[in-house]
Amino acid sequence: MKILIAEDDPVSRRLLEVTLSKWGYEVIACMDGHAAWEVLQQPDAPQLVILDWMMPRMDGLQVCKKVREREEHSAELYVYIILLTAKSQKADMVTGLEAGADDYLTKPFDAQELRMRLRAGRRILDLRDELVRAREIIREQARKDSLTQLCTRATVLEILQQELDRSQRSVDRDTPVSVVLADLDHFKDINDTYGHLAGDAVLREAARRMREAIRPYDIIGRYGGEEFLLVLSDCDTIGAVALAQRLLLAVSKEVIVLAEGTVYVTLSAGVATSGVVQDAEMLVGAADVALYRAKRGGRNRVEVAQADDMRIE
Ligand code: GH3
Ligand code: MG
Ligand code: MG
Ligand code: MG
Repeated sequence: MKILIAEDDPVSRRLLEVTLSKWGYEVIACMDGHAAWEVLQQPDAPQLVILDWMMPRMDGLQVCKKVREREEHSAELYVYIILLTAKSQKADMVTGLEAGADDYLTKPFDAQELRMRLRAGRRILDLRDELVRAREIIREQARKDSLTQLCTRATVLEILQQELDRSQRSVDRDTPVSVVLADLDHFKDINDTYGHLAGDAVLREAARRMREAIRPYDIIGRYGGEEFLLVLSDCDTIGAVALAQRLLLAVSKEVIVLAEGTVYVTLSAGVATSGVVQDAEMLVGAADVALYRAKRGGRNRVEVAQADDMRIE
C-alpha cells in the first residue's frame, strides 16, 4: 500500500521512510506540505498520509484543510491523515483534528504505536471502499427494473429528455429522436389463465427478446406493467417503424414455453418522432395515442403518431 509522508526534518523523514518501508509500505516522501499537496492531486495518489505539522511553504494543517475541502465535492477521494508533531498540548490536538486530521501522533513517535494507528487507518479506508462499491451497486440497481433488467421508467424518461436536448443543441438541428411505446396484447388473459408468476416469466422473456432485437445503443425501459418505451436517437419515423416491426416479430415469432403451459404473445406499438415536439412527456403522449390506435385497429401492429396526436399546449 502506498503511503505519503511529508516532513521537513531530514532525520525524522529518513527514519519514517525506513520504518514504513520495512513494514511493507510503498513510501513517497516529501520535504514540505506544498510538495505533498501536489502529490495528492495526482491520479492514483496515496490514500494514507502522514503529515508533519510544522513545515515550510505549506504546513500540515493547511494540507489537511485542502484535502477535506476537495472531499466535499467527491467522497471517493477520501484520504486518511495522521498528523505528526512535537506539540503535545491538548489544545493543539483539537486544532489538528478540527483541521480534518483523522489521527494525531506526537514526536518522537513510538514505532509500535504508529504501526497500530496505521492499521486503524487502513481499516477505515477498507470500509470506505466497501461503502463506495455498495453505493455503486445500489445506483446501478436503481436504474434497472428488477423483473426485466431493463431501465426503469424514470431512467428511460431522463435519457429521452437528454437526447431531445442534445438533438436541439446539435449543429444539425434536424437530427430526430423517435420513441416507440410498446404494450403486450391481452396480457391480462395470461395472468388470468396461468397465474401472476407465469405472467412475470412472460414479461421477462418478452423483454429479453426485445433487448436482443434492438441495436446496442438504443435504449429500452419498462415504462409500466407490460408497457415498454424505446428511445431511438438519430432515428426518423421510417427507421423507428422498421424497428418497431422488428420488435413485434421478435416477441411473437416463437411461443413461450412455461411450466404452466405454452403462451403465444403479441405486441402493439405506437411510434412518435421529435420535430415540433421536443418535450419527453409530450412525445411519449403522442406515441401513446398511436398505440391506442394500434390496439383499436386489431393489435399486433404499429401505428405512427400524426400531427394531431402531438398536443402542444
Ligand atoms: P391490451 O391488449 O389492451 O393491452 O390488454 P391487456 O390485458 O394487456 O391490458 P390491461 O391493461 O387490461 O392489463 C394489463 C395487465 O398487466 C394487468 C396487470 O395485472 C398486468 N401486469 C402489470 N404488471 C405486471 C407484472 O409485473 N406482472 C404480471 N404478472 N402482470 C402484470
Ligand atoms: Mg517540521
Ligand atoms: Mg397490454
Ligand atoms: Mg398496458
